Amino acid sequence: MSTPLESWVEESARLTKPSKIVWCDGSEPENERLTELMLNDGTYVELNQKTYPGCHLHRSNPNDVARTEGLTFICTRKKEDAGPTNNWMAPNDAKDKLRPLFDGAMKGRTMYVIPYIMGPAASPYSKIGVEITDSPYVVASMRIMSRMGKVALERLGRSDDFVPGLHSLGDLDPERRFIVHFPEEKLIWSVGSGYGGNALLGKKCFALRIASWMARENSWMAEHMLILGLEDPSGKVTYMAAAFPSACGKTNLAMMVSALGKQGYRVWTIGDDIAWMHIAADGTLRAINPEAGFFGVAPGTNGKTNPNVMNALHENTIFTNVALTDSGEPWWEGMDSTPPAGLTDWHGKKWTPGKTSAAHPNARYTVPAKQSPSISSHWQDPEGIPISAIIFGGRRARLAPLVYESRNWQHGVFVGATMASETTAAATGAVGVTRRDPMAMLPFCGYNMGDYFRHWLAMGAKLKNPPKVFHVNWFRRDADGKFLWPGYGENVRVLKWMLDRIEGRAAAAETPIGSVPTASSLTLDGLSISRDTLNELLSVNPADWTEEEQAVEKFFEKFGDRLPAALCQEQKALANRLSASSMASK
Ligand code: SAT
Ligand code: MN
Repeated sequence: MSTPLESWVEESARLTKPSKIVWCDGSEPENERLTELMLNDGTYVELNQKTYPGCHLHRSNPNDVARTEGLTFICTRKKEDAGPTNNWMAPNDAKDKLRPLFDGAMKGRTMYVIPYIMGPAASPYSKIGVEITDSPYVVASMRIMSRMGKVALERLGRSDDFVPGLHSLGDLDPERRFIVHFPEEKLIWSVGSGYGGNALLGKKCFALRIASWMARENSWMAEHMLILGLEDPSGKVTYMAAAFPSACGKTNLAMMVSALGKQGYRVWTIGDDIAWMHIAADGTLRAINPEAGFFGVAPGTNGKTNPNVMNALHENTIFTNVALTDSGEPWWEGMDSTPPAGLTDWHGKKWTPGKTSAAHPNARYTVPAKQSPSISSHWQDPEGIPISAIIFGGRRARLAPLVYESRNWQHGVFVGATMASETTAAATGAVGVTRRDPMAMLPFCGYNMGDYFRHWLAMGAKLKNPPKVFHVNWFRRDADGKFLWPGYGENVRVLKWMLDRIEGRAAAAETPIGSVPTASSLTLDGLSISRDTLNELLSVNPADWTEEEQAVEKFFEKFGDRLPAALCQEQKALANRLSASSMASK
């Protein structure tokens, strides 16, 4: 008798009609065969194998360079269950719409079956997915981003406990591009895109959209968060998880080389994008990183912003849509100050400095996590690591101070639910527009976000010692538009303040929005920053925040009666504290 997996593969093959089916085992010879094939058909461009051994460049179709949120759907039976922040289609309508696009889509192509584990192979919290795809680039990427092949098949056995994901490049026409999720049957269909989160189905589709649904059903959390460990001079490591929207510096923060290294503060990486968090028997919140690699934004990455990743990506790395130097090395804007002569741009054409960038703004590297010098020795601990702080943040030129601490878990959920950030090139659409992005999950929550907030509140009630919740903003600017804070390795000063708050050592000043550091409670030695700049960075302007609070009230209206009353209360309490503080200053 065939296994549930075999039946689904047969069914998918009947629909897509490939000329060949390959079951991926994740082995080295398999990777070599695929590399050879992609070099021959132009999917890969070979990079300089002396300086970048095992590294390749892939140029995607120019109309397929980022996640497409407008073409991404949550298909629940009831529309309200997808909620006001998701695109929705009825499950049967979605299938009727996509089936013809899959019909015969793999004619003359090879179908690859990729069994994979999200999470450490030995973790009870890990889950199995299987992606069917006709893209060898997706196979190679999934090999880096997950535990793929034999290890997953062995764990699965004859069980039906896996999330199936059917993917085809289709004809890459955005008119026929859809990324659809059926959370009620834990199924993913994606057609018409070969890029990133649209095509590597283990990442956003499974580990966030489907997993967030599973997590609510079973009282855990699937979050768009990096996980890092901050080591103090005694060698003790405190773990923190941070949610920022795509392309807002999660990877750089997770892999940071600490500016306080001499004083014994070091940062260790557990993950850079996704955290699965469970309540352990002792009532602590424990996190695993479901991924095995980093799919990071290349532009802006250099020896100063992320020396660890620069180090890591010299071998076994796939580069997508970066520029190419005449010595066959990858290049992107912000790698060094002046572009070298003789660059080829991401389209594969000779590049002349001027109007267009040489690398696409959402160009990426795909690199095994274990290659980072900053990787924690605990990054694959089956039980996960204990989380002591949750950090929310985004890009906000004005308004939000460098850091503030929420009053308690419920207030922390309010802070996360009301997060906003300026959009980036990680998704198609306008860049630099401020939008609400609760918990950085706006594009990734697989169900009604009102219910999601309720789930967050419920989780807090189950935790013995809920983590402290902070909000950061590295992106505040002065009146001339200049960044007030240097960021990158200096961000460790803010992490240290959080650690000192957790340990009850650091002072804070209460404001209507939460507690901000007193100037003297931040460790600033070795950093030249004026008192005025610091004051501006930490300032909370009640008039601006009153405007913000009113915008939040409007945003909350979207959720109708699905919005937990506790969040309404938090919004009213904030309004009261703001008006009390502006009265006091009059
Ligand atoms: O979704 S992707 O994996 O393409 C990148 C991102 O948005 O974080
Ligand atoms: Mn992300």
